[in-house]
Amino acid sequence: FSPNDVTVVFFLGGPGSGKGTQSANLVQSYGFVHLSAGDLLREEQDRSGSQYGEMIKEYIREGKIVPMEVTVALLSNAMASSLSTNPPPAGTKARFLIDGFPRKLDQAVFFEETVCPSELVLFLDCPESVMETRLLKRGETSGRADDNAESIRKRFRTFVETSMPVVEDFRRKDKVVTVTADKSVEEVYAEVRKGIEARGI
Ligand code: UP5
Ligand code: MG
Repeated sequence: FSPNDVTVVFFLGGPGSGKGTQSANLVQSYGFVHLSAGDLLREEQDRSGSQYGEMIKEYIREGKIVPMEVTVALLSNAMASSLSTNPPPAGTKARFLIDGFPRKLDQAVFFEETVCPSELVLFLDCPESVMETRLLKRGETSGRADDNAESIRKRFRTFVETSMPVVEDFRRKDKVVTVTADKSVEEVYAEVRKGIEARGI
């Protein structure tokens, strides 16, 4: 597909900041197609016959970032398949909300050069203590291999050391809308809406 056919919004924020939760709202009201890089990786991990299954499992448990070739291929395949099964009305662009990606500077550059430049970056800003409480609670029932105290600590470290520089880089390009995420789901969503509408998305 051509970059001219799509609008891409990156949705970033620390582990447990609420990206998945807020994405559901955005799909409802703004007709985004939601693609979570983490969900795509977990699906690939569980797909029988995947040559990457074991590698992905190890990276996720350790809170490390899976080599970008794998993630970018999953994302761009998911975009292409969405465009073919659900093409946007003539004269309009398909809108993709890409959740949890890019998490490393080289991924951002590679995706924007080979797939499509982003229009906007939504960033959920949340204190670690709040994210930790949410993730430990979710871990009681989520079955996610990385919702335990040790993996959460590693995910936080990767986020601060590797993923925040991506946010800072987009900020320098004036692409970032920051929303404070330490509030109720409804309050955060109201701020998210304001932010994207101010940018005309
Ligand atoms: N919750 C949400 N909002 C709330 C609010 N306002 N008030 C109270 N509670 C709130 O929310 C987390 C929990 O908090 C839920 O229980 C929710 O009800 C509650 P959620 O919306 O799931 O937050 P989210 O930001 O989506 O958290 P998630 O755990 O999914 O974030 P991560 O970024 O850690 O996970 P992801 O799936 O994106 O990535 C997992 C791993 O995959 C990474 O660590 C990495 O190893 C790998 N990965 C890559 O290698 N490359 C990639 O590009 C992407 C992922
Ligand atoms: Mg998520």
